[in-house]
Amino acid sequence: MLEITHTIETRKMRDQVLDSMDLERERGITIKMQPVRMKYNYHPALKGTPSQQGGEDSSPPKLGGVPEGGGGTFILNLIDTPGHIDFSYEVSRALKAVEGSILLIDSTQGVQAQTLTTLAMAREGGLKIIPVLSKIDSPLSRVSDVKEEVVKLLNCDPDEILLVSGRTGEGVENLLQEVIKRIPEPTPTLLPLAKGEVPKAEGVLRALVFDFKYSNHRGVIVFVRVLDGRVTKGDTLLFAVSGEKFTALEVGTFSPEETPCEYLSAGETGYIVTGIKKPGIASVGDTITMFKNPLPAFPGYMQPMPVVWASVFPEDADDFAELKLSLGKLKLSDSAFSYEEESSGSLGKGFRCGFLGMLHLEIITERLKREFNLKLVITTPSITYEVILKNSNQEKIYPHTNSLVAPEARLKNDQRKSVRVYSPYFFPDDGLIEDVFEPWVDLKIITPVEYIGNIMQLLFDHEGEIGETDNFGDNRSSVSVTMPLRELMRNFFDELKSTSSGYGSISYKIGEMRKANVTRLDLLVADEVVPAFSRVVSKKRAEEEAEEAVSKLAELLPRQMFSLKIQGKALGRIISSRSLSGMKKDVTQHMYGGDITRKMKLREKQKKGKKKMKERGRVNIPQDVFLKMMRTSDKK
Ligand SMILES: Nc1nc2c(ncn2[C@@H]2O[C@H](COP(=O)(O)OP(=O)(O)OP(=O)(O)O)[C@@H](O)[C@H]2O)c(=O)[nH]1
Ligand SMILES: [Mg+2]
Repeated sequence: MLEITHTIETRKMRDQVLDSMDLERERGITIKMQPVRMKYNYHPALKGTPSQQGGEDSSPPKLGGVPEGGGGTFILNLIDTPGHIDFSYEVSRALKAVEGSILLIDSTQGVQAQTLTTLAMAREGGLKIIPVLSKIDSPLSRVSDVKEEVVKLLNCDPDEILLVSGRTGEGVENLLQEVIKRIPEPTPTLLPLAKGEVPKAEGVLRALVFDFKYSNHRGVIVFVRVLDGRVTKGDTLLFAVSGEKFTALEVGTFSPEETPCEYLSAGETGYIVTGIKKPGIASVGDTITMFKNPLPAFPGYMQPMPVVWASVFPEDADDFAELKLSLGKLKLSDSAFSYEEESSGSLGKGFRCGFLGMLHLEIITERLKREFNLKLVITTPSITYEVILKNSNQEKIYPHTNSLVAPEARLKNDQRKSVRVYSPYFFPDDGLIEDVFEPWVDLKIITPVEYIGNIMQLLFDHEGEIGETDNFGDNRSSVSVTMPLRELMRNFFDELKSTSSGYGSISYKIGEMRKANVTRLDLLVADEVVPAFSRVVSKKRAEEEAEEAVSKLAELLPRQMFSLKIQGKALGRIISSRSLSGMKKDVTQHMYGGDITRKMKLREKQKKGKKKMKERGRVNIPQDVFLKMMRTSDKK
């Protein structure tokens, strides 16, 4: 599309051209949505390839929606969104800024579980949906089967489904034309325009903030969809919800890089440079309106619900303020991410961060490391647990932190018995617990039928309870499952992918809380608990988990000068142990010949030195070890 509309010159075209983050390109996935504006000459009367008909129409460009037979130059505002379920908050926000959506289905894969989630969101927003099968050039493409799946899914006419190949370009021009035909022209919500009229309303504005980013020089840059009126450079504006006043230093559109223009009017998508450098002012879902003539805000967006948590501490307590600033900036480019101050005693002051899934967590921690250059300690990720305490003394609850009561435990007297635990190192000792509750998820799996057997085994290993199974299109099944969120986070997604040769897919939503049979597993290095490595595990799997974690840590820890014990402790005892031998450094190496007693003396000295190191105990754990311990994907 970008090539056909000459939005990007052919020589600048490359794979994933809209994925601008290094991480997106390295991993081959879209993480952030990316808007782009395209202009397209459409002359249905002229058969062939309209973009090559040359000569722009003299009438003003339209924003889509053409009556049968009409033509002209059209402005198309596209937003590319990620496909992975962890980033579905990006999709949900983009859907509120558009009139229709292209439901792109990989014809080598077929309908995936996350397709259903996305589709449901688009339908909820009342959007026009255009079903499109992609990769039709591939020898693995199964066009007719997948068509059948889509017909069943959308209850549509098979002829409505378009076929494209991004690789060869086949069908793409047709798709552009169908977008113009099928997707209605945007209509202002407050100030209806006559057909074809260009919005002029100056002094009136309502624009929805669907995303933003931060620039060191220009402050917050908001990405908006103008719904009413017009915004011009120099206008004095207001964030309707946060109440902040600012001046539009620049307005522009995405091509896909930011390109300044005079004004943006109703129906258009673009950006506004605000110059605001304070954190916490701009938020997605806020409405921008004229300061002098404020209009009521749009309903805004739902806050995303974090499902997994990890805490981040600066290795050096002096870096706390810097870390706080960095997290603030990160939040400006990822509104799904949330954080809160936390104090943990031995780890000092840090932040508890909430993520929408393991991939989201992995991406954010990687970005923290790359973009902010801070030395950090990152704790083992965890879900939240509701712990009902036995009637006992609160002071005993948190054994290896200096703070006696976790922030979550500072509850009123009458609620004292129940605590919500976000951080595994705050998870109470077994003896103090009456009951534990954990969230379960309602999971949907879609897979080719031949993998069902293996998937059932996998579900069994992950405590899944199997519900309804449906046949879905030809040879594919959809299975409804309930499973503890804890088990879903235990690498279930990757395991499902490998069990099903990449064809299985999942989507899920958080369901009810249920009783859990779990305990805290601590890892000890040189007889000291390292709180960042504590985790909550199923009691039944405690030994297996301890063994896995201890051997992984043993592999990751750099060799020390002295030998080192690594242990896993749970259920009140050491359940796994390993020792790492120390590095041997021959201190006498530089001595040629000479007196043997001198060598012995030196070795004696070395021994004493090592003993001292051992006594000092604290082993320096490099940041990479925390990151690698956290990841399930490079489990060895
Ligand atoms: N054969 C073939 N391969 C394609 C086609 N389109 C994309 N691919 C390949 O499929 C892979 C994924 O392509 P992307 O465009 O990144 O897919 P995406 O849907 O944007 O992925 P996410 O943004 O992560 O959801 C890449 O390896 C592409 O080269 C196509 O039309 N034909
Ligand atoms: Mg993509």
